[in-house]
Amino acid sequence: MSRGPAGAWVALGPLLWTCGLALEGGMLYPRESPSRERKDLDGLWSFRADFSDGRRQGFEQQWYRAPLRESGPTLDMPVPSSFNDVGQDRQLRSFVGWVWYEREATLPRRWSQDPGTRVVLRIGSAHYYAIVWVNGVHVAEHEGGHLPFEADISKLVQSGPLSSCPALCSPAPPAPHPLGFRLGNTYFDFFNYAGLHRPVLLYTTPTTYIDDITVTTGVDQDTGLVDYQIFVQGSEHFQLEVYLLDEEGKVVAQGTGSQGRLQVPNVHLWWPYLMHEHPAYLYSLEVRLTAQMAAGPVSDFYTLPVGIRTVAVTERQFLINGKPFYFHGVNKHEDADIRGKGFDWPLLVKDFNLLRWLGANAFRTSHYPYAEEVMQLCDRYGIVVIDESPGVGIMLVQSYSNVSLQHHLEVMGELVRRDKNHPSVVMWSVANEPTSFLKPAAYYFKTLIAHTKALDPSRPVTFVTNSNYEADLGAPYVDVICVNSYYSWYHDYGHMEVIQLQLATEFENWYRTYQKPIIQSEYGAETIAGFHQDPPLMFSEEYQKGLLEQYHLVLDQKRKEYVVGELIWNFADFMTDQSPQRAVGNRKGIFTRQRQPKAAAFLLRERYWKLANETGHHRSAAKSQCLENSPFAL
Ligand code: BDP
Repeated sequence: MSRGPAGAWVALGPLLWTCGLALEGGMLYPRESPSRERKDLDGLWSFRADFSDGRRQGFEQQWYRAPLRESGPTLDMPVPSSFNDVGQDRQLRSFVGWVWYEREATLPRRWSQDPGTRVVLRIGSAHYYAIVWVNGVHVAEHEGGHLPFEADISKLVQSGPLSSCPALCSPAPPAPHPLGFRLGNTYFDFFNYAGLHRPVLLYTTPTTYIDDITVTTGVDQDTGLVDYQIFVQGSEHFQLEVYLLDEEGKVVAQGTGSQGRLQVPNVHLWWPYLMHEHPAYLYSLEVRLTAQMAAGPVSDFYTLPVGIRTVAVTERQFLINGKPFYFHGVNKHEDADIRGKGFDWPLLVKDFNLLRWLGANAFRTSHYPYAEEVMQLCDRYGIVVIDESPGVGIMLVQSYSNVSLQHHLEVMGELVRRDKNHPSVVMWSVANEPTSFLKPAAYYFKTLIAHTKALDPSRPVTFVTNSNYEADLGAPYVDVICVNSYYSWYHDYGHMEVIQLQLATEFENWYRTYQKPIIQSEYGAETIAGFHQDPPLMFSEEYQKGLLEQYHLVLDQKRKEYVVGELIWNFADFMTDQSPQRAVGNRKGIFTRQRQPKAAAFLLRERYWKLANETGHHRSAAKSQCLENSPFAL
């Protein structure tokens, strides 16, 4: 699970494997409402890395008991951010071990004095292993970055005349130190950034509250169907009212009770970007809870955006709302200068503007779940998502052990729980490039995919493979074959003329074996912006363009048959470990790490808008948006 070398979690292992598969409670995104408040804890935190090298001085000396500055020198650390690149300290940049974060917060008096208020601490992502204390009390422990976790801290906040809330947190990236080596291997090609990567916040609910909502949607002729299920905590005696509002705020359907079906006549469907003149239509599901408690009546309100759409897969097609959908988009990373994997609004908005400029209608969250705010923008802009778990680097035979499988099943539970209501998410990817030809892979992927389908029967499931079609033991269980290939990059250096034959043969072999639609889930070439060579040589902008063009010739034939998508590797250059293969990171971006276009970006832009015009069902929509998105418009 995007951890580094296996040793780290073995060292921490005994703590981890006791939890069962059932996840406690929901993980609704914290939204303000008449019954809910939220207080962001982003900003500067105190920070200290425990350099005691395996002695875990911080635990020995119980740094969580007193203000961190009393333990020794601390740094100012921005949250959200990775800690690696904000300083000038070489040791910290590549540090693997325990780091400590702390901050104090002053809470509104009504939070600490009203026993009817529930106060929750929520951490969007702490990479990799986190232990959290509030006022010196252990409140949460979580393994894995990329997914949120919470702790109900009401009792701590309300147990004394407290107005402050110091929280200590120590995310630990994996830390094996084989003797004589600085670090073990990481089996993934991105830098092992760590820290509090996403927003940390406090929010309130009443003590009887809406804990989770699950929505699935369907269509019957012109009528949209919204099946909902609501989970309430805190009381068994409550009433629920549910209203579905359109974009004008008009109630179009309503219901009562914990579950039911809403019918929406003349439905506005959620369509992907460039597939309709009004893509990404979102309704709002307003849930109102009332309960009669000993202390009086309680109400809670939560509003969930809902897009009504269907997803289906046939032998040759990927259907959204019954129409063939062709993925033309990118693979991304959460990665940028200085902040590393830290969440950043300007970066996010820039990336979405670039995606729309490009005419991209989809991306894969390679190789881990992205921030919730990213998923929300995908819903709003109609960018279709293949939502990938952090199952990357599954290479060794030990990676297929029961312990790993259990953990992977659990992570899929966390991912589906978090992202199940996003209309933009059309498929789950359980892993990237595992060694799926190893014998235990068959049972592993069979179990993992069946589990994911049981969690969410409404979406197809895949994993991304680079194994040979004959050897792959996981492929029988996926709904869509997602294949990565790097012809004329990692093989046959400089020989772009081999691409057409190799790629076409690969597609044909996969299709003949499985009769399932195929996505070219990665392809690309390392390119250093500003390097020019004609005739094209590797690493030049001309080579990247030329290689993509060869791929496109085959994709253009096969998309008329069973290829349903193409996702370039990668949207932007990104940081990796140092190695002789990487010139300050992976340079396969069509944009630089600073989001400036290489020549390939213009090539893809032309292609994606052309594809949108050919495959969109409302060509005029793509055309008119193309004009709006001319280089002068964005
Ligand atoms: C693929 C991996 C991706 C790498 C890419 C590359 O899925 O994480 O970054 O290769 O080598 O195999 O650029």
